[in-house]
Amino acid sequence: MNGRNTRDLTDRHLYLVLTEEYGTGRPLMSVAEEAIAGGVDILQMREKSRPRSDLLQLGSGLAALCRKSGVTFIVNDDPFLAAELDADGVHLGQEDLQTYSVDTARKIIGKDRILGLSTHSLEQFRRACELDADYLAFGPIFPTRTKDYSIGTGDVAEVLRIASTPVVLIGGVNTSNLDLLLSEGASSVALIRDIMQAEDVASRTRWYKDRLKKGAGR
Ligand code: 3NM
Repeated sequence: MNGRNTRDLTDRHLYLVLTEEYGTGRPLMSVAEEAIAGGVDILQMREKSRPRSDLLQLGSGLAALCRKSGVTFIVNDDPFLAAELDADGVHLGQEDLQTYSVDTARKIIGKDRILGLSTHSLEQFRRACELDADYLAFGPIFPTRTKDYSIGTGDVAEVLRIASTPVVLIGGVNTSNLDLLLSEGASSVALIRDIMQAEDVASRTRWYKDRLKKGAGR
């Protein structure tokens, strides 16, 4: 891991994937500020249909905010944009691998930035363990808006057992099902809606942080 504000990803982490489409119409910068006030560890900019000029503008603002606050800033899909924004890392989906292999993305961002990769089945996760990724996301565990399927919790314990990198569980995580993930051994989760749509983003964020800190044995 690099020596900037990327922290040790092996800790219990709360990862917010900022996606304006799934929020309540509030600007991403204010949601980000509130999530930071609530103690979020990692913010990802995930805006799939905006022009690059918008992403550069929004991304510079988010990058500066995260840097000032000691929060890790990840850019979705585009390793060139991640490098240009001097983000802490890039997150690749399985479909992004058609454009950039993990090794190509690694060359673009350099060895000091974080590279995260989505996986959607135990088989895919197993293969991803061989790749040069710093963390692997596994999901969608529960039903969510971005995918038309969910994989459930059945493979979570095995994924955590075989993982050679930190694992972030994603997809439909909410305040009612977090404990189920913690009881399977999860330490980090990523969310969009349950934080972005909260009336009070800072207190919802704080709720997740406290619960993650306490872990399964609360
Ligand atoms: N990736 P919510 S699920 C962006 O499984 C994303 O790889 C997923 O949003 C995956 O917390 C997902 O609102 C959406 O369900 C997560």
